[in-house]
Amino acid sequence: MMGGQEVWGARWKNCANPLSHRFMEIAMEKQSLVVLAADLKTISSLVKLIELVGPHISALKTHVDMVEDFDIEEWEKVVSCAKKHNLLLFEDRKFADIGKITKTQMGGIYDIRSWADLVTAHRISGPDIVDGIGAGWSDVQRVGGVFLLAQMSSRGNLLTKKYTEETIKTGKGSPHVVGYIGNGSSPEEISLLRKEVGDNQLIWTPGVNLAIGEGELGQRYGNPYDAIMSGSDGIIVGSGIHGADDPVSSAKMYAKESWKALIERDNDG
Ligand code: S5P
Repeated sequence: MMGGQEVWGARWKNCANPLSHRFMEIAMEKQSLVVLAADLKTISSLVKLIELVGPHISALKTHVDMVEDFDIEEWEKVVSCAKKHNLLLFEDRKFADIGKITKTQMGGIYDIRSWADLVTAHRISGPDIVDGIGAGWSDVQRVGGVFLLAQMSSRGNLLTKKYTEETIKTGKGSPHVVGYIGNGSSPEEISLLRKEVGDNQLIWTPGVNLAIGEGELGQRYGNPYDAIMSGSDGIIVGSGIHGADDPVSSAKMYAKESWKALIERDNDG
């Protein structure tokens, strides 16, 4: 059994946020760097999917506002199922408002602050958004982490190089920021992002699929093995798993590819 330093290299030593270590540990235990994008519309289908693929994934990414039968008490079923499978709960809310509004949006009917370990945010409104999110968690005596969108996988997005740099500057100075979302469809972009981020924070990448190319409505896909090789630490996979005829064997395949790349890549920065 390989240790954290051996598997994760410089990232293991340098990532200061405890949530990054939790992810790295879970990933080693399951030999999977898969973050499941569970883009389903009902609580029961979510629970069913987590029960199936839970052993092969390391975090569960949700879009709580697409769940048609959302109810905070029923949602507990998703939360406890995720916990049973030792998954980090990652709400992909893509917060983008000013700090104080974002703080209140952590509450509301979805009460994201009470169950999510991680959330996504855009840097567009200014650097204070991350403190707004942090304050949301403080209000319920919890601590969570933020992934800032530094790049996107969708075509024609407006996240320029300069924007990416500013985003990283904000993230580096914040105790709340665990890492960044990078463009999984482009190994070149991931490499550039990794160079700028260094080894102190994680990069997770959506826009990966074993069948690479164009997705629906402007989504672009790259190969999961290449994404990890280029410096991503987590592959965010949605339709590649939940849209497959056999989600379990599909999840296993993504897990295997991601783990193989992590072991094969030079992790010493
Ligand atoms: O740039 C991005 C950022 C994100 S978080 N592109 C993305 O596709 N995502 C999310 O990743 C998106 O919201 C969805 O949940 C998932 C990709 O799903 P897939 O079905 O295309 O794999």
